[in-house]
Amino acid sequence: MGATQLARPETDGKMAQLSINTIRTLSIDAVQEAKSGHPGTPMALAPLAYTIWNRVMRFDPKDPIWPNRDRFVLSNGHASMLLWSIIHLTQIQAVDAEYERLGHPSVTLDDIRRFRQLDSRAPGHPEYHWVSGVETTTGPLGQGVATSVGMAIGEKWLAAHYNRPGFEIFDYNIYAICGDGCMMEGISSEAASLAGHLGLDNLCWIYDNNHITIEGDTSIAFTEDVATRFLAYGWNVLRIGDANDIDRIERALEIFQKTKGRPTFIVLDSHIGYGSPHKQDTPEAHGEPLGDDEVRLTKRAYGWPEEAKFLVPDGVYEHFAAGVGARGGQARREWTELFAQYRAKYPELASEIDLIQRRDLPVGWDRNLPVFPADPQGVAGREASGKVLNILAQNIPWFLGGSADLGPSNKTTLKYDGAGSVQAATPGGKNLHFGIREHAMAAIVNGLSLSKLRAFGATFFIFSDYARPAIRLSALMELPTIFIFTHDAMGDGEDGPTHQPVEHLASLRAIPGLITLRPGDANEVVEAFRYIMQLRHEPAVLTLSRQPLPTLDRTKYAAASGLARGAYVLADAPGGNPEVILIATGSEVSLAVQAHEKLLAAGIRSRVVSMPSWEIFDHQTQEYKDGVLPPRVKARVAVEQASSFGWERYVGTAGRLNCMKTFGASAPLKELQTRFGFEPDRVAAAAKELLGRV
Ligand SMILES: Cc1ncc(C[n+]2csc(CCOP(=O)(O)OP(=O)(O)O)c2C)c(N)n1
Ligand SMILES: [Mg+2]
Repeated sequence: MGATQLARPETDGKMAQLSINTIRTLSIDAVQEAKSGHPGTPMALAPLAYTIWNRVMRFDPKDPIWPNRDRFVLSNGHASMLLWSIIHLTQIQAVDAEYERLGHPSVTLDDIRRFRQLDSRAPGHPEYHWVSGVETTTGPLGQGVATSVGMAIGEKWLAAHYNRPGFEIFDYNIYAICGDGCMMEGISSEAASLAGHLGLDNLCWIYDNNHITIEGDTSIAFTEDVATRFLAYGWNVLRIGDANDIDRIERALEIFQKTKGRPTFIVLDSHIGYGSPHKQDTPEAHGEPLGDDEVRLTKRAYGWPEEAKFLVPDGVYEHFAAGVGARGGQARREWTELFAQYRAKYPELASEIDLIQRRDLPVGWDRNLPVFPADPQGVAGREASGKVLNILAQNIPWFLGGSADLGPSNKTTLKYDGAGSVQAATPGGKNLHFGIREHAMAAIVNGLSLSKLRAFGATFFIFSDYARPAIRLSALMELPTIFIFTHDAMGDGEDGPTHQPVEHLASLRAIPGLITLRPGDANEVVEAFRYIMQLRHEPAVLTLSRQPLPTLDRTKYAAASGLARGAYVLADAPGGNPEVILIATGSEVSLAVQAHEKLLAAGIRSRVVSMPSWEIFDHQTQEYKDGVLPPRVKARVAVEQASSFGWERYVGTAGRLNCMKTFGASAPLKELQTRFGFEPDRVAAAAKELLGRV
C-alpha cells in the first residue's frame, strides 16, 4: 500500500464509492436524456478515472492551464461522459482561447443535462478548442494515445531545456485511457513503438480490456496478445484484474511513477456497463442508452436513489476539492513560488517559458532570413525551406521538428552546430526522427503543439494521406501545427503516379481552418515561413517542390511579401487593365510568367497572379480580392499541377483549367510536362483561345 493510502481517513473509502457512483449515474442520466451516447464505458471506468484524478494527478482545477499540470487524455473519446463528469465534479474553471480565466466552471450540471445538444459544453466527444479541461480532441480511435506520445516528448523536451539543478520546472506526467478500438488502430502501434524507443517514462497508457467493441466480443476480430506486444515495444506492462479495485489501480500508478526509462502500459480488465443487470458485458452497453427500466435497476444495484436524476450527493464536490483540488492547488502554489525564484535566477529562461505559454515568438525570431537573388536556374522549394528552417530553429529555441524518415529528401534536417537529435538520452534535441510512421508523426506533432512548442512534421506530399486524420484534428483543435510536404507535384517524375500527388491539395483545401501554402519560388518560401510562424490558432501545410524553381527577379516582378495576402499580382500588363489572368501556384508560377511574356509579346494584355494560399486570399477584403481578380475579366486560366477540383471558384465557368485530370506517370519531368500540358506555349494558347485570338 502506498504512503498516501495509509494516511487516508476511513471515510475516504465511502466517499470514493459515492463519487464513483456519481460519475456513473451522471453518465447514465446524460445518455438517457440525450437518447444517444455511450454509457457502458464511463460506468466501467469511473473507478479508474476517479483514482487517476482524485488520488494521483497533479492538476489544479482552478488553473487548468498551469504549465506543469499532469495531462489526462481520454483516447476512447466516446466515453466522453467520463470526462464531463470529472471536469464538472472537480469544478475545473473555464479558460478562453487567449488563455484568460473566465471565472466560471467549464462544464456545468446544465451542460451535462444538455449532453450532446447544440452549444452544450458537454458535446458528444471531447473537444479541445471548446471545453477547458480537455487536453486533446478525441473520437477518432487511436488519435488520443498517439497525441499523448507527443505530449510526453514535449514534457521531456521542456524539462531538458528549462530545468536547472534544484528547479524542476517541468516534471509532469501524461495519463491516457484507451480501449480495444485504440489498440486495433495502426496509429497506436506506430506511436507506442516510438514511445518505447524514446523510453518515455512520463507516459502511462491504461488499456480498458473489456473484450467488447460495437460488433460484439473482440474474439471475432482481435485475439492478439496486446500485453506481449507492448513488452516487445519496450514498455513496462502491468495488469489489474479488477477495474473496481481502486487501491490496486493506485498502486499500479505508483509503480508507473517509479518506473524509469520506459513508458508504462496497464491492462485493466473491466466490465462494460458495470452494474447493469441486463446490459453489463454486452455491446449494447457501448453505444445505446440503457433504457428507463434498466436505469432504475442499475441505480438499485449501485444503492442509488432510483428516481433521482443528475444527482450529485452531498459531500461529493467537497471530496474532489479535498483530493485533486487540494493536491493540485498545493502543487501549483509550490510551483509558482519555485518559478518566482527561477525567474530571479534565470530571467531569460523564465521569459522564454512565458512566451511559450502565450504562443508568442521571441524578439528577433525572423532575423537573418535569407533573400534569394534572381536566378533562372533557381532553387528547389525544399532547399529554400531547409535554409529557412535552420535559421528559424536557431532564432526560436522551442521550434523543433522532423521527418518520417525523409529528412535528407525533405531537407528538414536541422544541421547547425548543437541542433542534436531527440533520443532517449538527449530529449532536448531539435531533430525528431519519427521513423516511417506518418500518421503517428502528425498526431505527435499535434501533441507537441498542445505542449505549446512550435513543431513541424515532414514527409512527401503524397504520403500526407497517411497523416490526414491527425492533420484534420490539428485544424479542429485550432493548433498551429506545421506540416512540411515536399515533392509536391510531378517533380519526382520517374517515381511515377504512386508518388505524384494529384488530389491532395484539393482535399487539404477542403479542411476548414487549415492553411495550405504552395510557394512559387525561394523568396515565397521565406515569406510562407514568415506567415506560418506567426499563426497561433491555425495549422499550416506547406507544399514544396523537389526540383529547382527559377527565383523570380523581384525588381521586375512584385515583391514576394505579397504572399501574406494569399494571392497577389505578380506580373501585369503595362499600365494594368488586363484582358486575361493567369493564376498559378508553386512550380507553375514561373511557367505562368513565361506564358505571360509570350502573351505580352503577342500584344495580349495578360496578368499573372501568384496564389500560394486560397485560404489566406479568401480572408482578404472584397476590395483587395477584386483588385487582384477584377470581376470584369472573365478570361482566366488556372495553372496548377494538381487536380482541377475547386479552381472553378477563381476562374469561373468561362475559365480554363490547366490542371490535372488523371494520375501522373513514370517518366522524366520534362516529358511529363509535355504530356500533361505544363508548358508555356500551352498555357499561352489556352489564354489566346479564351480571347478568341488563336
Ligand atoms: C477511427 C475510428 N473508427 C471507428 C470509430 C467508431 N467507433 C466508435 S467506438 C467504436 C468501438 C470501440 O470499441 P472499444 O474501443 O473497445 O470501446 P468500448 O466499447 O470498449 O468502450 C467504434 C468502432 C471511431 N470512433 N474511430
Ligand atoms: Mg472495448
